[in-house]
Order: sequence, then C-alpha cells, then structure tokens
Amino acid sequence: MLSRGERENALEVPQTESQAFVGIVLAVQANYYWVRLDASCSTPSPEPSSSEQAYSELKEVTLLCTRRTRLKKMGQQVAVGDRVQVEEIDWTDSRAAISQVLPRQTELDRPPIANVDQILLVFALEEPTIDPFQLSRFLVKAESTDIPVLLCLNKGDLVTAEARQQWRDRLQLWGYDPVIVSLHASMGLDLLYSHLSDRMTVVCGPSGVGKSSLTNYLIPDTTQRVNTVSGKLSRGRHTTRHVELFQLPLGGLIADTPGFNQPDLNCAPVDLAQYFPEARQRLDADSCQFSNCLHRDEPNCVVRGDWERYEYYLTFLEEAIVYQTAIDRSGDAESTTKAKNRGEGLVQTEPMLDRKKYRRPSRRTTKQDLRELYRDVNESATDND
Ligand SMILES: Nc1nc2c(ncn2[C@@H]2O[C@H](COP(=O)(O)OP(=O)(O)OP(=O)(O)O)[C@@H](O)[C@H]2O)c(=O)[nH]1
Ligand SMILES: [Mg+2]
Ligand SMILES: [Zn+2]
Repeated sequence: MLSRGERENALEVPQTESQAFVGIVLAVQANYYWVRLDASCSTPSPEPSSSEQAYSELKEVTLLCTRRTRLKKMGQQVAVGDRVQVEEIDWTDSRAAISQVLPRQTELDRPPIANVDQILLVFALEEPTIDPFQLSRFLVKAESTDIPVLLCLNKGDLVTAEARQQWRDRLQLWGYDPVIVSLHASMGLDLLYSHLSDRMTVVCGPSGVGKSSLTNYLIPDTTQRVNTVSGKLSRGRHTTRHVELFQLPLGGLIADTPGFNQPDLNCAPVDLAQYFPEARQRLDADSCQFSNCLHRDEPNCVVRGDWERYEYYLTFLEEAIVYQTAIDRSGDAESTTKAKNRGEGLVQTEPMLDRKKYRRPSRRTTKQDLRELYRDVNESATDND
C-alpha cells in the first residue's frame, strides 16, 4: 500500500501503478469493466494534512479495466457489483487490470449482478393498476433469491389517501411494509431514500411503474455515472439494456433494470411456502405433521388456512410442480446443463436451499433465474468469453 505522500504523488505524476487496489465493478461491456476504487483502500493515514483533496479525488477514481489472463483461464467471471482487486494502474489513462475477484455475498444470474443487498420491487398503484396476483408473483420471485425485498408503491398521486391506506393495511397482512411514493407529487421520497443509503440495491418490477423515473430522480447528478470515464469504448455503452450501478449522492449504489411482467416461479414446490411471509410465520410458530408437506390436503397442516394469499399459494404451487416435473423428466444434471448452455432456461442447476434451515451465514450464492426480468439484457452485461 502506498503512503499518503506516494499516493498524492501518484495522482500528480502520472505513472503506472503496480500495487493492488480494491474497487467495485460498476458496469461491464464485452471484456471491459468500469471499476470504482474503494475509498477504504485509499484512505490516507490519519495525519493532519492537506490530503483531503487528493483523497476525494481518489475516492471518485473510476478505471477502465481488463481482466488478467489468469482469471480468464480459471473461467472466473466478473459481474457488475463484484468487488475486485486491480493492478497495473495507469493513472494517466485511468486504466488497470483486474487481478482478483473477491468472494461474492449474493449473486443473481438475471440480472447478472453480484453483492446486491436488497431488491427494490416497484409497483404503481395506478397506470398500470396494481394487481395483487401479479404483485404476489413478483414478491415470491424476489423472496426466492434470499435477498431482502423492499416494496415500493409509486404513483401515489393517482389514487386517494384512503386507497393508499387500504393498500398499506393489506400489504401489512401479507408481511410487508411498503414505502408509498409519488414522484410527481414528491411523496415519500425521503423515506425511500433512507432505505437505500449505504447499500447496493437493484430495482425491479413491471414495465411502466416508474423504475427509471425514480432511479433518475435518486441520482440527479449525472456526472456520477461511469460515463465520466473517457475511453475508447464510450460509444453505445449506456443503452438501457446494460445493468449498471450508479452512486447515490449520500452513499449506496443503485441499478435500474428493464421492466418485465411475468416472472417464472421455478422453485421447488416444497420451498414455495417459505416465500410467503404469512406462511413462513405459521411455520416458524408450529410445524406441519409431514416435513415435506405441500400444504394442500395433508392432515395437520399449519399453513393451510384462512389467509388472503392462500389461494395464490395454491396456484403458484401448481406451477412449481409443473416446473419440477419438467426438470425431473429432463433427466440428469448433464442434460440440465446442456439445456442451460443452449439457453433453454433451466438455469437453476443447484437445489433450492431452504432459506430458514440451510442458509449459509456469510456467503449467499443463491442463483436465480430471473430470466423473464432480463430476457433482453441477456448478453449485455455478462462476460462473454
Ligand atoms: N402519475 C405519475 N406518473 C409517474 C410517476 N412516476 C413516473 N411516472 C410516469 O410513469 C411512466 C413510466 O415511467 P418509467 O420510469 O419509464 O417506468 P419504468 O418502470 O422504468 O418502465 P420500463 O423501463 O418499461 O420498465 C412515465 O410516463 C413517468 O412519467 C408518478 O409518481 N406519478
Ligand atoms: Mg425503465
Ligand atoms: Zn403443511
């Protein structure tokens, strides 16, 4: 690690840096990675000094990086959100090479993004009218990733205060505490913002609910986008098809995603109840007679009962059973992998983990097929070599 003096020198006198620094991948295209250096890896020693300036400059440093051949040979992919070590920094041209990918805390296949701390699920109360069944489908899908979900209902200006309260009450019975906002009426935005600071959030939800409008509002300073990096690849980098992380002014990162309307429920039937907070609560308090209970007609089931979304549970269960049967029929893991390689969508080759019993404490690597979500960004933000 450089001393402060050396680092200031490095900023002032362009040179190639062989020391390793750590940063986060903000965007990926083809085999290039935009990496923002960590403030922590460049924090000056606590001497009184005039290094504030150098520090704040360094804090904002974004480098255009390639991946070391060794990583390619290992088949080590680099995704948006990855924390990486970079070497061979050329401060003049803001270029470097990624030499190592640090262990991932979370991992989503689609969108291809690592280390997300929460999913911000956005729905609109009107335009399009909120549909409880579709909302439940998204919630279940999000819950199945094992990443915390924050529910946001936008366009609060289009309904009455009474309607907003009704939705709030209803969703609380489902186990959610929604943030109700309106971009147009400046409603609830500070509260929303407070949930986003200091973490990495991926925004998803149906088309037209205001995801991009909200994201753009939250990151008003467009200079914070990675396109401040000058480079040969600037053309065509910022189509909405790319997953890209943006810095929030008060800390935290956010990635907008294209809307989709019908996520698949390709989970194991026996796990489905865990993705309904109401059912989870029942299972936490008591147990069904059979450990593999699907909560339909089994005797002494604690999940079956009088809760609003039980009917949805049954409908989704049928779908999950169809999915499971198709997987079973498709045979061994090899054929699953082949199907995956052919892009046929059987992405989940690992068994679904029971989030309650088997959750790994430090390294959640639940890979989810959110392919409906990112059908059209498939090729864009992954590493294709
Ligand atoms: N009435 C009202 N309209 C809003 C609000 N926020 C956004 N909109 C409008 O909703 C429309 C869709 O907004 P977008 O931000 O493009 O929606 P999106 O979720 O990103 O849509 P996709 O990119 O297709 O997934 C736009 O016309 C916005 O102006 C709001 O608070 N109230
Ligand atoms: Mg959008
Ligand atoms: Zn049961």
